[in-house]
Amino acid sequence: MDKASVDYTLYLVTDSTMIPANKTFLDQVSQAIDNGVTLVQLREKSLLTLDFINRAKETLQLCRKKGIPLIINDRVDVALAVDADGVHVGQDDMPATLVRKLIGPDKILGLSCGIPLEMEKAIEEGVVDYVGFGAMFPTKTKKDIKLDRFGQGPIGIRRLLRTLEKHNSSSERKIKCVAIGGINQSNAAKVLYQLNTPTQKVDGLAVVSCIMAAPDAAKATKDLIQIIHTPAPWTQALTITKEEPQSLENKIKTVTAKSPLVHHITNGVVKNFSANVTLAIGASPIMSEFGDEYEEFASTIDNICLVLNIGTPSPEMMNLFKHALQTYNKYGRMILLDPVACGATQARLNVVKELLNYGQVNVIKGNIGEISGILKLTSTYKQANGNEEEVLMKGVDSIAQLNEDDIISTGKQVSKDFKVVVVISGPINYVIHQDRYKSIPGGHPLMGTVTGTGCSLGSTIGSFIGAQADGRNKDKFDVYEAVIGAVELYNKAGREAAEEAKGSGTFMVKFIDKLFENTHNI
Ligand code: 3NM
Ligand code: MG
Repeated sequence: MDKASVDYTLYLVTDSTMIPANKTFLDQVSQAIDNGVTLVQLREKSLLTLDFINRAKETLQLCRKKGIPLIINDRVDVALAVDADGVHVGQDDMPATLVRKLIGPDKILGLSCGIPLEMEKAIEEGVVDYVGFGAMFPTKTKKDIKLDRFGQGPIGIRRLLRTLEKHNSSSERKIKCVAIGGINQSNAAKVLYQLNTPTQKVDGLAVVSCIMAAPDAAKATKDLIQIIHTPAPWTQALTITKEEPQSLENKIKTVTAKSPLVHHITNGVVKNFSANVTLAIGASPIMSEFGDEYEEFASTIDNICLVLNIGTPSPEMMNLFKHALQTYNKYGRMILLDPVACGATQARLNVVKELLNYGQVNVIKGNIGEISGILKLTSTYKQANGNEEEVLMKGVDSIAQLNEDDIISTGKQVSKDFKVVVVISGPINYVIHQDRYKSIPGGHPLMGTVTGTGCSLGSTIGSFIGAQADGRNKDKFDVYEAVIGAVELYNKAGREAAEEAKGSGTFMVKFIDKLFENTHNI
């Protein structure tokens, strides 16, 4: 078997303790193999050696018929005895280097890695063909997962992926990877979308209970394969098509013509101001915290954007945020996240982590402290000695020293990690998408004297992207370009208002006027 051509797309890991009452182990495995799994791992923790051998032989026959590899968990002796295609070990099993010695160079060797240090060690040793990243989500299947790697979500797994990417981009000897732990039909699409970047992707998904415990293993497998190969509605809507940049004037005209609904879930301090800014530019604000109506908004309104502002988080608000994310994702609608003050406290950063693990947003808007905070989620990890290691960049504390290059590279990394357009507000504003960026002159210092001017930039961006997002999956558009339009308009109005203002009070009024003028008198 040619190791380089192994297809890791859908990896079945067995467990005979969870087979439904009216099925057998072989029923489940053969249905999975017949319906699309691309490799199988025999993972049996309580079988006697003879039973293990017999089961391995039976499973190997099924795999051979379909031409897919069989990997044996832990038991090097069994793998060699039945001439299986490889061995998978965990961190507490026989060390990978020793396994390699025993199985020789041609067999497949897989290793479970839960933290970046383990990934680094695997790279250094250079003996494994693939790694299993976990646990992606909470799982009942594996009972002994250490706390620091339990249910890490896409954000936790991305740290491992980035470590692997560094290796794979510079080495001839590429290591493949699969994600494992709690993966099922409801989250598979999100895992693939969120973890696949232009430069590194997960090669496949590994599942146990989702197939082994399924009442209909054939259907479970088919459904997974379909999910893997057909982008979900929200991933299509998130596809960004590069287009010829439109003029600011045309972007503004789209907003006033479409009058998008900008659904804010925001903090009490800025509700009134944000609603007025939204109205001034010709869009339509709704400040709803009534979850029951979100489905109706998202399913029926084509020009819509959710502006999710975490300003006043609480357990109740978290539930509402998640419900909104899920509903807007379900219909492929635009979402802007305003991670208010997430650079300031770990608690707020945890809120953002939970939300970004849960749903996919289109735009993240924040100041450099907030955007740096988000970068910390994917770039730092605890060393074995408990120290936080700063892998990629300076932490929030050293933001004062960030020069323009640092700011832009921070934004680029967050954009790539989270598949979003990033807006960094400040004296100069930056709109960043992957490797593209545009710096836009800021407004005026008076903007800092009126509460809500930061949050209402979110309302303005929401209006612009909601206006362009013309119906589910119909028109793809360049979110980056729409966001640039919003940021340009907002700051232009700020500068013009400052010229006529006497202080913060008149500034506020003039600012609303200038937003109105710039959108209605063109
Ligand atoms: N390894 P399910 S999680 C075997 O994190 C295994 O390394 C994990 O089972 C890891 O798909 C896991 O039923 C169990 O959640 C995955
Ligand atoms: Mg093991």
